[in-house]
Amino acid sequence: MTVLDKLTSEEAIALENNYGAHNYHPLPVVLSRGEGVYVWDAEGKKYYDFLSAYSAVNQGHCHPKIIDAMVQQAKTLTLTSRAFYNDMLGKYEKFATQLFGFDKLLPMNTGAEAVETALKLARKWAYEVKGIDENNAEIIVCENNFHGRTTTIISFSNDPVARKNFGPYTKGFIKIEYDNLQSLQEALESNQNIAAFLVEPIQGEAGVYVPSEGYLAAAKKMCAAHNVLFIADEVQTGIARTGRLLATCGNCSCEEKNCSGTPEVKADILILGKALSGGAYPVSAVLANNHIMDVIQPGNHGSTFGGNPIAAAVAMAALEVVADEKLAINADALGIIFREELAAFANENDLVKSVRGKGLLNAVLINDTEESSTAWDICMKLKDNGLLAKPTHGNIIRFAPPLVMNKEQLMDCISIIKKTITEFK
Ligand code: IF1
Repeated sequence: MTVLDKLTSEEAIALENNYGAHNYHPLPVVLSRGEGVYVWDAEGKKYYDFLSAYSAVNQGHCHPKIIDAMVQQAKTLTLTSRAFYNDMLGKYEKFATQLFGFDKLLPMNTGAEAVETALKLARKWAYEVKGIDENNAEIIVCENNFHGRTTTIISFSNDPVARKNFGPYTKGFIKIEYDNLQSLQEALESNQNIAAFLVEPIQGEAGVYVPSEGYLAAAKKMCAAHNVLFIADEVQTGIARTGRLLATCGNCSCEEKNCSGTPEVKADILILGKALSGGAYPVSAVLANNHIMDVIQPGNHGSTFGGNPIAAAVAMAALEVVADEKLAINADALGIIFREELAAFANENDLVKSVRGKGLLNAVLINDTEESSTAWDICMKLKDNGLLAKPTHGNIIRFAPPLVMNKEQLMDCISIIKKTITEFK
């Protein structure tokens, strides 16, 4: 067998099992092609993709504009390191900072790297601007958070599977209940060494928990009153996924022609990743204004690939697609239809407890225990019926298609979901 030989699904799975670390338990489907809202397996079977690579492929698989930008740049200059300037990074930084309304951008590659960058930035700001004694900064995080897989990030996770036997753990984090303003207020008042509050505008992995109306705005206000930085992790909720350019845009509608780029809840530090590149290339970013970002001086932080020319070209194309194709408005409209249809279905089917979400980040709660395999088994049947989705935790199925989906395709998917669950034994 040569690397050019087409593998069967069975061969591909066997190779991964024999030669790859077993750090995932994928659905038994081997994908070999993607286009828009569709993916095909190694045998040529077509599926709707309802995971979008965990909301990285918001712009649809292999979007021609993004791929063209990547190919053209890859043929020209791929990587210079930051030891030298390149002619793409500054263009991208200007484009992105003006789009999201911040003074500066620090380019990284993965979401976890961007989260780590934000934590380092907040700590350094705390010592050098706020005046907290060095090594005493605390950062408030939420129960059931997901911010990535590095040792520091899992140090403040409460998911035993993500955390156990990876100690010793990084100190300096205070955990509070998500969507609970009183617990935030108590934490802010309990300690003078608080540097920041790190929060997901919607808790994705925890099961698509949408916080109460006004929670984020009130939390930001509380942080400001205590000179504490509000850090929004929009790696999964950003880039139009929740029906707005950012989930922290709240009710500010993207239909406003001249979007001021100022979200309803303006984070002090904004973390982006995943769909920042449309899933074509690892691109993440941390954005902040000068009074925060300027604590970073040469030598404080970096990355070999951070800010490389391909990343810059791909990110600009990916962000242009979001605007050109009005993906936020589409996600908002289709998301409303999805939740209405599935809520009505929940009233007539005992297996579906409820549906929740925002834009096209939604989840269906299956009426069985967390320990049951029902959600997984339903996803296996959805796969047979041509739709790919995966449970987040036990009994919750996340449904997050590419934002380029049209109403006809969505209605087709909704009928597949209803048919599958109705026939599920
Ligand atoms: C896995 C889901 C998990 C994220 C938020 C940072 C990161 C993520 C809000 C880190 C990454 C991915 C990671 C992937 C599964 C997926 C995920 F919620 F999106 F489904 F795990 F929770 N902040 N989320 O969601 O970004 O370093 O991965 O680029 O690790 O299994 P990354």
